[in-house]
Amino acid sequence: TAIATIATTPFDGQKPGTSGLRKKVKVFAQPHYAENFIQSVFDCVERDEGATLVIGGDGRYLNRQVIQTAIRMAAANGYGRVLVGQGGILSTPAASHVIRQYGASGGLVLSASHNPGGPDEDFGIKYNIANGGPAPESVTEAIYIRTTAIDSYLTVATPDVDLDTIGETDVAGMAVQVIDPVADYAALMERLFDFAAIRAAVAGGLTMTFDAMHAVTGPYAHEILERRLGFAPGTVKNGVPLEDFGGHHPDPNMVHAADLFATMFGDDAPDFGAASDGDGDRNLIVGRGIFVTPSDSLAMLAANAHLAPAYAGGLKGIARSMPTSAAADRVAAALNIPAFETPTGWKFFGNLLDAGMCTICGEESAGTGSDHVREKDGLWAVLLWLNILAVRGQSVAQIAAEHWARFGRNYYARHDYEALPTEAANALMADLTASLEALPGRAFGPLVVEAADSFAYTDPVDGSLSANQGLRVLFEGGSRIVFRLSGTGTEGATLRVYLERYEPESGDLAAQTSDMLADLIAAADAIAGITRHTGRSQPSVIT
Ligand code: VG1
Ligand code: CO
Repeated sequence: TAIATIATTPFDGQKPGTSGLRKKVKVFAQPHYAENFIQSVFDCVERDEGATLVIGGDGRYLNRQVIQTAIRMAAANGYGRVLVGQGGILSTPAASHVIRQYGASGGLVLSASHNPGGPDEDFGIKYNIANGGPAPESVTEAIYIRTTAIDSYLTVATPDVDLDTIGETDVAGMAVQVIDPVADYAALMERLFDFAAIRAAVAGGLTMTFDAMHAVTGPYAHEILERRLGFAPGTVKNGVPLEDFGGHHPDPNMVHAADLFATMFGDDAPDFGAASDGDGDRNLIVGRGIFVTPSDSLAMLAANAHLAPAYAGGLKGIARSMPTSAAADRVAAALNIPAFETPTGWKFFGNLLDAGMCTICGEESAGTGSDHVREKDGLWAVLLWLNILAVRGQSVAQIAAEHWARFGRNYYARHDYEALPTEAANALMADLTASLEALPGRAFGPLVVEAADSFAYTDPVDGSLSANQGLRVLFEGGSRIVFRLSGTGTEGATLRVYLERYEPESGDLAAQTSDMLADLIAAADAIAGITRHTGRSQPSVIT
């Protein structure tokens, strides 16, 4: 088959954000739009002639179409083999594992993660490198620069590949293998965790509910939770991936997983509740009558990880993103292992994991993972929780109470102001940046500012510097407010305000989070002029 060179012109704004390129479907569906980006990826990334490329996505609208496009372009660009999940499905952590397991040079993950899907909603493409992790900033920047100058892309005129049948086909001399998206990942989970102990706990009455939110984790959760661990059929809710996620946001939080919260705070709540997002890398953890914040979950998982076979030898270190609460740092100190603070986005953990400097990582945005892959991993977190529950034989509430009694409690919430006019959000951040220097020593209610800065990170492995990663206002006594603009939205700007207050072991460990954060919420508005700049008196979402 002849390779065709198709002339094209650049599109503005093909700049990957926190996690790949995300745009409205209407933007992605323009002729050449996806092609330009994919060719720019192929032009920039490290790969040998004949290399293997992994392709899969979260099943959202455009998934199959862009997979066919990417397969043809991979064949024209000299790849030797493509591994693609059956039905076009691969969760983000499963894609990371497949890249590593089969020695691929990288992978295309087609997802806009927790963003809604469907013809009027969002699509996305991210590229992961040979370690299985998101491309680092140096690579995404090179891809972006390439998109601004691209004038042609390569493809072949071949028929669509049958994505629904497992097996191998030839596309212009390149092998395309349609693989079971679940099998390798499920086998990895069985190696990490004590499935026998969890099965015994289930047989002994442990119950759970899992909301797959009509997104990618459905097939994984049915196989692992119901078939392999023995949870009752029906444990997995909304387990069939839909192109529009049933019209919902596949974002596991109190707003979008409201049904799960109602179940877990209701009369007949099971022992454990969980949910994942569009592409399966996030996790929401709810015990009977208790929500575990992702920051606390990271700390509790780290403190108990030795109870699971894969981590029985101890952890090398713990890494968290800067806006994530410091709860995990206290665990690291107790374990006498290093704690790392990185910018937002999983790509910043890759070097630390590759260098063996940390074992467990997490973000306040419901992302937790370990060195088993190079992405955050929703079901991994659920299974580690189940392993811990099975071994300790206690409830989530008991485990949380004992954790706080030992380490103190970091009360935490994130307030998101979504779809703001971009100019208003930028003005707020610019004014706040200019005022940082004068903040130390000033009082806001009972809170006195100790320090304020714009967070910059120097990667300890490769020395690369990432500046402007969020504005921090630190108060005396360990409370903190962080302000950032989201890098994953597709409509205007989203302001994220992260609020954290530390109560020591001797303090009030069983209060309502909103009460404990009231002074910080007032201070956030006084410091940043949120209402003045945005006209909003309330956040759109609290997580
Ligand atoms: C958000 C989260 C961040 C996460 C990113 C990708 O980014 O805050 O912690 O890594 O989404 O998650 P931002 O820039 O919008 O704050 V996923 O599950 O959407 O790939
Ligand atoms: Co995600």
